[in-house]
Amino acid sequence: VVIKEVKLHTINVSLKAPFTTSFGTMKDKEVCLVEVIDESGHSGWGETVTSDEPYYNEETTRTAVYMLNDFLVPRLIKKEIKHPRDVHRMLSFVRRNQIAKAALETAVWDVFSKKNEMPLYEVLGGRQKKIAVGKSIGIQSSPDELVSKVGQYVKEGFQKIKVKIAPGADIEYIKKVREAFPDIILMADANSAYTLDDIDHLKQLDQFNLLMIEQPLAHDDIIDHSTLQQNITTPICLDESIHTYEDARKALKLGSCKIINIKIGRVGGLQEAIRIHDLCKEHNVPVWCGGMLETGIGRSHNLHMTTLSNFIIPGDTAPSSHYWNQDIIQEDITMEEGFIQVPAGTGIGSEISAEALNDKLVSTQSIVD
Ligand code: OSB
Ligand code: MG
Repeated sequence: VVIKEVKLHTINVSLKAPFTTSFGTMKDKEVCLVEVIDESGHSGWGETVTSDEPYYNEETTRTAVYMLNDFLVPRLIKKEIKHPRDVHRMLSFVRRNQIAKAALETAVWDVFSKKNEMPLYEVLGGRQKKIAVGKSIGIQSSPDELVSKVGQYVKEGFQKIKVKIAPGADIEYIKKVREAFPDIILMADANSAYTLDDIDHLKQLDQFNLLMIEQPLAHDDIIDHSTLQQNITTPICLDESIHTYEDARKALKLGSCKIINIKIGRVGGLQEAIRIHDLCKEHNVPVWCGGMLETGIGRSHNLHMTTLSNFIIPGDTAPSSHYWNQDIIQEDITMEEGFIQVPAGTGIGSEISAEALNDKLVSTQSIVD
């Protein structure tokens, strides 16, 4: 494909309910929808999975728009792109800024698939059409409140429950949930809230038969996680620490984790995500698809990626109605008996809703050269 024009649509979205993690609370956020238009007039879509603040990683929606507008888009525009797998390398002249890169790269995968009249998962080589769904639950005001939320989601059919933890909202919370639901697939996500000084504290989680603990230690660490893994039986899953294939390779070599959460945005796009997926598969390390409170555009990309064979743990990609009163795509992503069907059609399969876009639009920048 040849990209003739890129539109950066900044929109404002508001979560149905605030979502609290160890690094802060999210409610309203701006995100940027990247629309790439090819020579035949097809549009491909991607999303910056950023928020307004640099608390999850160093990027924000505004830094992503800046990187896209000044550096990333100009490098791609009017160039012959033989295959979207090449885009990651074409953008590697910019250090990091993975989320900005991923928003553009995923849009190219979408437009390439549409031009070739194929669903994205086929271009990616995926086969699993029914995606197992889990629910990520933010930090609640009390253990009882959490138990009631878990009960609600278990009843709705979610196949995995992930509970956000932080010092002061951890052992007691998980204990209550496990007592109330002895058999559910349960895990915790600390978003880097602990250090190695907390080894004895974290060891207490071993008694609750958790599927894993996600990112207990620093966002940029793979060394201390290796030490922690030697001292606890609960498998460690890395999220924040894995930005590249090389990070994943080193983490596996050091024994820093037994599972990896793959987020397309965090690793700079689908090509790098596939490489990490394949590496983990070779090492018999399961992966799953994390979430970043995306709109329907980002969630659709997540679903297509999850069709790859080593995604064997339910992901965090919950249905649209769990996040938004009105999603940005025409047809909501829905769940049936704990599964989401990958959207049918060419590309990501989900069409942008012009009405919803117009309703939420802050500004559009057009880049043509
Ligand atoms: O750590 O996985 C995380 C949301 C924002 C930033 C980081 C994380 C999350 C989630 C929510 O856990 C997952 C979702 O429902 O999209
Ligand atoms: Mg996480």
